[in-house]
Amino acid sequence: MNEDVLLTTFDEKVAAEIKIEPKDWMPADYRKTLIRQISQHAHSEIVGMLPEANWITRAPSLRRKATLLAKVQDEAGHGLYLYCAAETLNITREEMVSQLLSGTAKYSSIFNYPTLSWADMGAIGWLVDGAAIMNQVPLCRASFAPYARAMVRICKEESFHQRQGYEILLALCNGSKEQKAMAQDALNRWWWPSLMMFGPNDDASPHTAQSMKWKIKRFTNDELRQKFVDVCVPQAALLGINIPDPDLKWNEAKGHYDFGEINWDEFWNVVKGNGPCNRERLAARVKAHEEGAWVREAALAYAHKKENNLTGSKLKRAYEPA
Ligand code: FAQ
Repeated sequence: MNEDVLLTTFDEKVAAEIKIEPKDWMPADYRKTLIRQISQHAHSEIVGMLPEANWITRAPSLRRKATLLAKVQDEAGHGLYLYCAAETLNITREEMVSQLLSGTAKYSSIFNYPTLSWADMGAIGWLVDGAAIMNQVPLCRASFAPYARAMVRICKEESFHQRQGYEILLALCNGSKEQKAMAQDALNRWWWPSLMMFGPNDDASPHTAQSMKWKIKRFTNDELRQKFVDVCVPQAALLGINIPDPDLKWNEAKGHYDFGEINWDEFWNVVKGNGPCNRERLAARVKAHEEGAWVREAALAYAHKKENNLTGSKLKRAYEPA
């Protein structure tokens, strides 16, 4: 079939909300955009384990420890579903991982900030997972089926993550003066980086318009950021802590909260690798990759053994040097 006909069929499917499957024809740029977004999303989940993993051994009770451990493990699972979804677009896991480790692929800016107190576990769950949900619920309707399917399960788990974080903050805010101050300090440090998670303003976002046309994105970066602010304001009020933005106020005409200007210099600086923890995060991933080499080798050897039905002396011979 000629390319024009294929493209028309593709466009008609997207317009009719028929999902694109990996074996369907798709424009090269659609494939490229999906590989970029899904792999960076996967990297974010994997790198995103690090700030919270830092607190597992210091959780204040057994219940908190078990919950945090489960949450961090969920993030690993999300990374794996997403790598699998990206692999259906004809890129290997090895290629994606090497792009992460060499610093050529991005991951979310938010994970380059340090976790300084237990209250940060609450702020991450409430704000970071909350922002992730705002961004990812619409991705359950993404036009590319494997991405949409992965997002359904991920969103269910993110919802538990958001609640466990909010509950941590609720306990701190109902606790001593010092505990409430810890919660306020965490909100002060995580608020603006959380707003940055949604990406640059729409007029500075090179990919949004096309991704909306392809129905990969269903809302723009600014639309999602606004929804997030609107949801967070009453939640902060319930906690009794203050969002660190003097310009935050209800706009009756718009039916939304107005909020202050994001520090875009800080955002781009972090995205370019110069945030407070970028180097530490990548170094941790490189170390884990190197130390995990034997696991990958063992898994490959086992797969080879299974594939060739090797047992006993046949197996021994297969691994003897020639
Ligand atoms: N950080 O034109 P746009 C989570 C880059 S998962 C770093 O607007 P697009 C769960 C962007 O890649 C969090 N880079 O791009 C969890 C592009 O650069 P490129 C991750 C950013 O793709 C919780 C350039 O700027 N979520 O939190 C950021 O249309 C707790 C221009 O930007 C996802 O990945 C940023 N914040 O929109 C895990 C969701 N923003 O690629 C553990 C899926 C933008 O050309 C613990 N992704 N950039 O070199 C998306 O929805 C989109 O990719 C956006 C960006 C909205 C992130």
